Amino acid sequence: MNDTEALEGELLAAIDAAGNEAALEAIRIAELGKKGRISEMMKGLGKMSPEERKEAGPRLNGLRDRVQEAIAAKRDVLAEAAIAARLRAERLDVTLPVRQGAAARGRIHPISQVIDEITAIFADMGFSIAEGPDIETDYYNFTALNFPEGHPAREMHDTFFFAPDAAGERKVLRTHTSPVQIRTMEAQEPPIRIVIPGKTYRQDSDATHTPMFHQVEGLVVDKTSTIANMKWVLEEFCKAFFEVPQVKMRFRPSFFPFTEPSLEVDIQCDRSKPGEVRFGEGSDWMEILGCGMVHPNVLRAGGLDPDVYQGFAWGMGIDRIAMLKYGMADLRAFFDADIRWLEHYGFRPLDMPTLFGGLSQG
Ligand code: 2NM
Repeated sequence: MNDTEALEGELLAAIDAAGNEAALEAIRIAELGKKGRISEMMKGLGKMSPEERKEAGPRLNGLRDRVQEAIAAKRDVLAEAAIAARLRAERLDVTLPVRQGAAARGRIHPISQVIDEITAIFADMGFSIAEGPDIETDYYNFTALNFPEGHPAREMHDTFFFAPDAAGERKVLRTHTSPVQIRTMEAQEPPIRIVIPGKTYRQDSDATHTPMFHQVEGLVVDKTSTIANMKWVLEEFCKAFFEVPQVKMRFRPSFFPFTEPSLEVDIQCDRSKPGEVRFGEGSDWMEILGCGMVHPNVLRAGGLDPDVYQGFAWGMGIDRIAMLKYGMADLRAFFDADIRWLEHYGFRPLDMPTLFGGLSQG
């Protein structure tokens, strides 16, 4: 066996063993490239005698051709194997159901839904929505709302106080949304018709109270706003919100610092079936909101003359009303962020509550 035959055996074995196209290409460059081993050997032909060249020429050409062929054949095999591997790896079952994207799976939280329903009802009656900061001054949260110094609601057990700042002022987490009413009266002339949805905070935590909860309050101020106007607004609201044609309401005298007179409102309901409440029928009553004529001191704090303007206001807790309307048993589930709970109780983003389309699409 001469040198050329030994080299050919070595090269054919190396080509056969190449595991991928890159390894094969490395062999081709090392042997057949410009500076490759076979090319170098062929350059030597020029220095040979004619007899030597006659023998060596065909021998080297034959070697080069067979190595080239072996490389080409191996390249086809490797390319086919690569495609087969890719087809295996990228196989896809086109009969699988389409996976829903985040936008289709997302749900509106029942509290957001109820706030949207309530604001849609009042917007239809000509109200605007007003909002304000969660962190308030003692003045806006209490003083301007006619809470006397030392009133029990200011005490530590109810209110979250911040540490006093450099000027000695203690900010609070608002305990109701009423500060927004003062800010609105300061900023705009009557007539005022606003609803104020938002988060409120009190140090209270048990099966029916969470330290953060939600309220919607409302305020109407004009020259001739009366208690009769208030009763009409609240009755229209209750019928629309509970989606019933008629509802009996009961107004009981009460006390709030910011209204005089103050009233609490119960609505007629039927609780005879366990685990179910029906509104607008039955012989039970359920308290749903507080209201009253705005106290003259509150109007004055808002920069309005109580001899010219009068108004009414109301407030209600959203979380309990949302539970009642949508049949949820435990208040705390609202804030557990459990995706399965939200998939069950949540609302589809495009089912927005409107008075003409039905508030809850029930
Ligand atoms: C309630 C009950 C009664 C109320 C009063 C005012 C303001 F600032 F205009 F005087 N805003 N909200 C009010 C009145 C709130 O919540 C149970």
